[in-house]
Amino acid sequence: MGGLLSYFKGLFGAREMRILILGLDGAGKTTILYRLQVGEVVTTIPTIGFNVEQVQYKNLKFQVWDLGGQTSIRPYWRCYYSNTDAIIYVVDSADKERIGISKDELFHMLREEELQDAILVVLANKQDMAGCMSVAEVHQALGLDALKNRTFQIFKTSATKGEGLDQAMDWLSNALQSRK
Ligand SMILES: Nc1nc2c(ncn2[C@@H]2O[C@H](COP(=O)(O)OP(=O)(O)OP(=O)(O)O)[C@@H](O)[C@H]2O)c(=O)[nH]1
Ligand SMILES: [Mg+2]
Repeated sequence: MGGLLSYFKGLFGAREMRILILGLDGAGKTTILYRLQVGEVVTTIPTIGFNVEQVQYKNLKFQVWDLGGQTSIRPYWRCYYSNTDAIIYVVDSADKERIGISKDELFHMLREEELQDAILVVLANKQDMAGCMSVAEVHQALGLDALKNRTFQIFKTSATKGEGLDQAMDWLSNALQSRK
């Protein structure tokens, strides 16, 4: 049956995976989207609304939505939840003051029915900044040990230096493919 299914998928083309990039304002979401898409650091301005791009990673194609993270925009995240395969949740590891808010937003989002099956990738971003939290500290501060029934992994990244994103995308690609 599996063979027949993959035959038909090959015939009609597999559905493009839908990924959301979420996190507080200034975490580095837009920087990450364009790092993934064009492989370069672009100059960003705060996102009001969203950016959506098709991203090819190795042999997989994703439709990636990068939503603005400002307080006033966060209530609109839920308008984008349906049919989401994976969430990339970006944290500014240097922003110790707002890590609690980031945790609250993360768990609020994960309670949504539409996201129950979504794979979660947490990026402890801005690892290049002096005095930032380590990946273990971000893991602890977000309370990720409390996650249940969720395929998830955390990675340390520096979007501006281009570090760590490949490991994260490799893991995510494998997780998405083994779920099909
Ligand atoms: N040092 C450092 N700066 C980063 C990194 N990633 C992003 N930045 C910078 O952080 C600032 C905000 O990045 P954005 O990508 O615009 O942040 P955002 O999450 O899209 O913010 P909103 O659109 O407001 O939600 C920019 O000046 C980026 O250059 C990183 O890994 N290290
Ligand atoms: Mg942005």
